[in-house]
Parts: sequence; C-alpha cells; structure tokens
Amino acid sequence: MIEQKKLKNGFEYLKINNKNAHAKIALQGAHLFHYQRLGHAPLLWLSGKSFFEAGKAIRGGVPICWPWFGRHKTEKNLPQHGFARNLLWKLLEARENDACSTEITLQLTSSEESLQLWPHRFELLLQVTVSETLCIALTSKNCDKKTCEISSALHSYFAVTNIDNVSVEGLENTLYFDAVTNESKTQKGPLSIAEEVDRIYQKIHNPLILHDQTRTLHIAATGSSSAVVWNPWITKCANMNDMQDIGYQTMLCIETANALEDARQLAPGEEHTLTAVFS
Ligand code: TA6
Repeated sequence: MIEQKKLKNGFEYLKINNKNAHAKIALQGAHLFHYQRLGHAPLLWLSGKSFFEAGKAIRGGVPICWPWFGRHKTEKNLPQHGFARNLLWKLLEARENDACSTEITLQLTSSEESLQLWPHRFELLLQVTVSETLCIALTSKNCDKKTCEISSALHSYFAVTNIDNVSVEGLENTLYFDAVTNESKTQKGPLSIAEEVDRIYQKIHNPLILHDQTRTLHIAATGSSSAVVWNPWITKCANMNDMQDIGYQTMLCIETANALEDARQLAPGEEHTLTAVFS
C-alpha cells in the first residue's frame, strides 16, 4: 500500500507498506525517514526532536546532500550540504512491483529558486525500492550547456543498540580526511567510536559492514568510492537543537558519497547515479 499523508502543518510524506517492510518518505528533500523490515528493528535512526517543517532538513533517516557535500567551496553563506534536502520534490511514480516490493521515484528539477543558489540546469531523480532490502539510487543529470561538478552523499543515519557496541568493517588501510582535526590519516583496522568522529574516507572497499552486537548490516555502493562516517558525540550533540542530548549513543552515520576527490564532473547531457543497497 502507498498512501500520501500530511501532518497538521501541511508537511507531506508517503507511507509505504508491503509484505516485507514499511517505509516513510517526505516529499521535502525526497527524504526517507523510516524503513523497517517486518519482524526487525527500524534500520534508520530518527531524532525525536526532528523538525518536520518546510525548509528544515529532518534530523535522521537519509538526507540527500546535493549538489555539494559539506560547506560550499567558495560561498560560505550557502546552505551546508546543498539545497536538495530543503526543497519540495515531485512524486513521479509510485509502483508496487509485487506484494513484497515497492518502488518510489521522486524528481527535482532546476528552478528560479535553485538557479539563485547554483547556476546549473539539472534533473535529479531519487528511486527508493522498499523490500527485504532497501535500495536508494540518486541520478544526477546535467541539463545545462556547461560542465558542472557535483559532490553528494546519501547521508544515512543508522539506528544502533549503543555506540559502544558497534564497529565498521571495510575501511581498513584507507586514507581519510579527519574533519575534527583537519588532518589526513590512514584507518588502522575496523572503526569503533569512542569520541566525535567526522571522517571522509576515499577508495573504500565494498561493501562496508556495520557490526552491532549480533547484527550485521551490509552497505553496498555503486557510483561511489568515498564514504563519510559521523557521530557528533557528547558536546556537539548537546549543542544541536534537533537532537536529544543522548542521541549520539544510538546512531551512526555511514554515508555513501561522492565527496572530496570523489566529486563527479558532468558534461552537458551526462548523468551519474549514486546507489546504496542496505541488506
Ligand atoms: O556528514 C558529516 C557532516 O558533514 C558533519 O560535519 C555534520 O555537519 C553532519 O554532516 C550533519 O550536518 P547537518 O547540516 O545535517 O547538521
């Protein structure tokens, strides 16, 4: 079943139920904020203090960072992580492949509003396939007459039992930029979290594996060779108005990205698809 729902303040989202899983996707930002396989815990973490308001990104789920990841290279007053997550997308297609799989396609195209922020005509498609696995595919198309550079991320917040219980496999011996210390380093062994972590890894192995007690989550990416791992830890979390003070204890962001050296140049008419499959 696919239902179009609206909160009292008019915030619109899709509610998807099939024999394998439930999901919710906000039209603002094409923001998947809930996915849960039947008989399993929710896959994605969602802040209980998240805004569900126009123009404010939901804290949790899978925000779409596009057409730049992090701060804009030159215009520091432009929104962090680009504008795609703050704009209203259009529902192009909602298809029940069968009783066990639902496919949603949403579209964002350049507009007077986006051209004020980024001088490129584009089409952006997000395809979410909800089944016993979750597949998210973000396709960028350069509809302009000049080449553009895109950095992006599927900024996935994963729910974990406790941050002390988790480790991430697949980053071993890869180079990363440590945004906490502003240094380039090499990952030694699996990653565990015991402080603020904000790292952009390059040339990662596929898939990444999140271990959380007896549970393992496989994150298989295509169209990406970089990944971001983030946990705000105690101080930064306490200073975030849309996150509970202890929120950092039950979440970890592992983001499938085209970030830093993995940014993509698109010639006129060219397309690029960034995909993550969670199983
Ligand atoms: O993905 C890591 C990061 O770039 C962190 O530096 C932190 O800013 C996080 O994204 C969340 O950013 P947001 O703009 O959603 O608060």
